Amino acid sequence: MKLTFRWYGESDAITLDKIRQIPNMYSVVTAVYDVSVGEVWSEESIARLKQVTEESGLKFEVIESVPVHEDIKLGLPTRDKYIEAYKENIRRLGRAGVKCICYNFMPVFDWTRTQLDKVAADGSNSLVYYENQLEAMNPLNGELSLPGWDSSYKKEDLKHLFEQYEAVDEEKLFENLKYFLEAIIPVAEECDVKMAIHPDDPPWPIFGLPRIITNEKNIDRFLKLVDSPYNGLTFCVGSLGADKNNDLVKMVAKYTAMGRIHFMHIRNIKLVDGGFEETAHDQNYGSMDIIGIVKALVDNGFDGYVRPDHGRMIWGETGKPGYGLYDRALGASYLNGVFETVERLSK
Ligand SMILES: [Mn+2]
Repeated sequence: MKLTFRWYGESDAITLDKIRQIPNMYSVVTAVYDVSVGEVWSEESIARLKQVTEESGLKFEVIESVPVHEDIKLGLPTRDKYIEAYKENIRRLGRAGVKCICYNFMPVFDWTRTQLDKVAADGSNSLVYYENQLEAMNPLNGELSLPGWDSSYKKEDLKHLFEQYEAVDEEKLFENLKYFLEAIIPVAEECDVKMAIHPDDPPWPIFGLPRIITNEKNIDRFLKLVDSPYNGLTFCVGSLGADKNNDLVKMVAKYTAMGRIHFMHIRNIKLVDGGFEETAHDQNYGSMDIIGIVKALVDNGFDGYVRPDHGRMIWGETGKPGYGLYDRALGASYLNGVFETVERLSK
């Protein structure tokens, strides 16, 4: 496996100098943040990211994310120009040495939590999702401040978007995803860039909007939309694991053997009545079988990218929820230990 760490570019308080000191660190996971969704990333911005990353001794091989414009998900006639821009981004990133692009296909809202700083018994805090807190939120009343959702939408825009999505059910969303994949995967093949869709987080519909990358049946269907190794997965343990019906060890084994997992997000969550809480990465702190998942990867010859995912805030650190340094570094170190041990014992 190749260990990676998310880095939010040169404005990130967590610098490359710090990231490179985490044992076994191979590559950053980053993006160009200075353009709006749907636009082509400038060659200069990409080259700058590559340059500073490589000067620090790390690789520049994984992008998270190249976001997908809402018109593509909605299947509007305007989608074609955004798809052209998307293809151009794949070409530019491929030329810069990028090997893997993470993206998602969630309507309107990205990952959703109901509280970003739930304090645990040990004094750390983390992100949580409680169904009853979500039910109390209404994205259309104009007062929604969804935790972590830094919206550029005005109330009226959001209302219009919800109206447009009334015509999009799961089937239609699959259709729109297929149209998108049929256009971009041949480009990804040409450029040798693996596309890796991130599952929906949490893996069920929210606010009445459809979500489709949620379980084994739907992921099977997704992989067949365009049956190419370049049409693959970011397998996010914390996202798919929020649904207790998902057998993650089985899914990881199966999709690794198929050569379709290019990127792993590994973190732990604790399933509680009516929701889940993000915990330390370590096996015993949450409900995920982290060791079983790593074993399924190793046993099936996984050689893709791995990153620790959201961390808790510990030791008084403040900053971007889920993306502090300390607990993610502890997570990386824990994952190193689990991989090393499982690899050694499997020889
Ligand atoms: Mn993830």
